[in-house]
Amino acid sequence: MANIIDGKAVSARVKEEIRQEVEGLKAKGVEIGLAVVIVGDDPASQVYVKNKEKACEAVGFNSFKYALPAETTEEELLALVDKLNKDDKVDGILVQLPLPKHLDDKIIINNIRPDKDVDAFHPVNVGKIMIGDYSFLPCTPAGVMELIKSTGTEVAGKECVVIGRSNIVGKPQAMLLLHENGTVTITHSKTKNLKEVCARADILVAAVGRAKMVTADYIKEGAVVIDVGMNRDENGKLCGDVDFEDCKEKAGYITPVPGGVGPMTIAMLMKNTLTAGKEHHGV
Ligand code: BQF
Repeated sequence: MANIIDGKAVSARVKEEIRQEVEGLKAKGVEIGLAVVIVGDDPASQVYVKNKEKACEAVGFNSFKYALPAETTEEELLALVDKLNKDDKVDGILVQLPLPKHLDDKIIINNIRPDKDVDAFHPVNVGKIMIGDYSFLPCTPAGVMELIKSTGTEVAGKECVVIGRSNIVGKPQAMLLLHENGTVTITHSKTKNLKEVCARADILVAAVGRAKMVTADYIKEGAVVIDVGMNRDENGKLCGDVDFEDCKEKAGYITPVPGGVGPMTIAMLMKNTLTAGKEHHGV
């Protein structure tokens, strides 16, 4: 039986450290605020936004939620972003994705002030990640790195395979592993012999969005297996990209879904908001 990586526990430790720092800042009169914007009524997005608000409360941030109707126009959303860009009580701005189809997330993200872009999706922040000059860590990939670190596994020199090449997870994940001197392979739908490539990995990060796609034959004995997937299985139950039951004996370490990467994503968002707040208030 592999060691199960407890993302909830690791995220609780990160949030506790943040909470203590926030307490110290409050004593000096510094308050930190995160604005969370949600457009429309996608039920999954509503859960994610609630998780973010709860985390803000736990660490002692002010959170400002803006729930806009699905019919919101680009002009209206940009006007809100502009207002938040200028609001001194707002240190971080997060626009929950995906947006309704008539809105272009690229246009919206490009208009968030980079120093308030706590998701690190603005091209300026993406560029900094590429160079290795981080202001903000991309939340999910950064959470994955923390989980790998929590196992005591050294990334340097290891075969790291990332399944998926999205701008939100796969690509920045590969960069973070590379910065830690991993030997990194990014795989995707056109990859030949995917199973064999994955089975070489000492560290495997699955971020494809296909329920239970990664079975035991994709993994090397003793590998660290990190599951970024958030899917529904045939019974409507939340599950990852990794077939946990099939892989749990063979992996050295494995993350569950839920309770693995998800809570770390939220903790890293809090970390970025703290970074933004300190920068913003000159501390
Ligand atoms: C857990 C997300 C896909 C697309 C857009 C805790 C979250 C999820 C799971 C959460 C996610 C996924 C978020 C758990 C935020 C992670 O206990 O396992 C927290 O809230 N997430 C998001 O904001 O947008 C997404 C996944």
